[in-house]
Amino acid sequence: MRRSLAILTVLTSGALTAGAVAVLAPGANAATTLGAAAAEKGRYFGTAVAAYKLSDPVYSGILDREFTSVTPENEMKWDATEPTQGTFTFTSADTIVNRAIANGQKVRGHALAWHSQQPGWAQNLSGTALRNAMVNHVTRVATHYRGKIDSWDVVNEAFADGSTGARRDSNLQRTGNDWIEVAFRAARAADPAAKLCYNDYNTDGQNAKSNAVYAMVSDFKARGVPIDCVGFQSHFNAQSPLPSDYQANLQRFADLGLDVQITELDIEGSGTTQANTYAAATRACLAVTRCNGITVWGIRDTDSWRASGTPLLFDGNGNPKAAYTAVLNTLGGTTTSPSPSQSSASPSPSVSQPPGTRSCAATVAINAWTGGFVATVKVTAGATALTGWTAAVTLPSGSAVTNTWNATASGSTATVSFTNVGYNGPVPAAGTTEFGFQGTGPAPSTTATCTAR
Ligand code: G2I
Repeated sequence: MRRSLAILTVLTSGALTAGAVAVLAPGANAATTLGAAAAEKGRYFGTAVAAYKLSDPVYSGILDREFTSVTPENEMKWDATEPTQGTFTFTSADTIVNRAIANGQKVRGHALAWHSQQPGWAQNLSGTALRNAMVNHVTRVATHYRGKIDSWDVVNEAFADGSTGARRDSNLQRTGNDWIEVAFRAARAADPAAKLCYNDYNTDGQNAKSNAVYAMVSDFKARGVPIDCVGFQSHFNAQSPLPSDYQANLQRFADLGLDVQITELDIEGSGTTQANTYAAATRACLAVTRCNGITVWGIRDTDSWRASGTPLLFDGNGNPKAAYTAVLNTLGGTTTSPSPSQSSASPSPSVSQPPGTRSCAATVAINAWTGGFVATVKVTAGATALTGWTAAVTLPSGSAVTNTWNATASGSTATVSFTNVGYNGPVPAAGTTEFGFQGTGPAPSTTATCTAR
């Protein structure tokens, strides 16, 4: 009796395990956002954020939909946080940090000690006065954000470009070669839970500069200087292409016993070439176990520090580019969900039709506030695969669509028709795809009329 009970238990748990594996099978219910897809790979997908753009609903809509980590683009820099010596201003950075935490997003702190973007008073200091000011700055800022930061860029861009492998000459470097480790020790004391990173550019492949960083990090590990991660900015363009040994370079740093992170990714270009390069960079991180995540340096091309190079994943209107789809697919996500039977809210087609006739249904989820709303529309194919679809939504009077993603809108008031874009027209039988739009005024109802092609 005891034995048969034991066998029964084993069989039961075996059956449960098999069930769990089936639910998690690749593609069964693939993630449809960068953040969710990266999370399934145990990683974050982040972006640089500018506080003054958060009131733009297109910007914040994409931010909250797609990203699981944020880096303040400028708000934590020395000139922003200590414009007058000893007087700290955290308002803009706090806005970003508190909003991120409320949304369950990680925060990368950027940057505690850097030769650039110093306030005028620090630029004019040297020697012991500057060293003390630097330590005080690191301590005060890291203390202010203690417990809220996943990873800090403690020191940024401290090595020279070119073949010398030397430290960059700067007022901080002239306070003594130990300024970097002093900054790391101060950061650890102020926030013991944050990962402490060294962050730089032109260190993405193996070269004289990355070799010099590698030597410094090896030395820090050997001497117990607190360092947990190395950030690779990864600003790529024709002059500075994705290096062929990118993955190998990330791996050699990881092999020192640290995490590595892609911290400021952007890739100038367009179309398939850009998409392929983004996919390759993403693959490199996925191939390195200790690559924690990827941060892109802005959301839309127009948000970029080098906007003319259109280096980001969303166009100026907030529509995902080919590069977006390439990154999402490389992370194992998809712009369509092939198996809606796994999905909790898959509506049945609104009209029953004979087999072989295309049909679809559309349901609308609304996130509304006073004066505006974001609608996420799920299109579900009937028993026959779609080649395209149009979902019509009727807006109340006083409402207008201001922005659309993953679909093309016809009109902006009254009844607005949303038609698939190129990549999400095909939907497998019983599969789903999502698009969204943003509007001003009162929100529409949650029903939509779907027309299949
Ligand atoms: O230069 C690209 C990045 C390289 N690695 C370190 C990052 O911190 C750096 O980011 C850029 C920001 O994207 C720019 O937005 O750093 C620049 C310099 O701090 C930022 O530019 C500054 C302008 O120089 C200021 O004039 C301007 O007031 O942006 C500020 C805010 O728009």
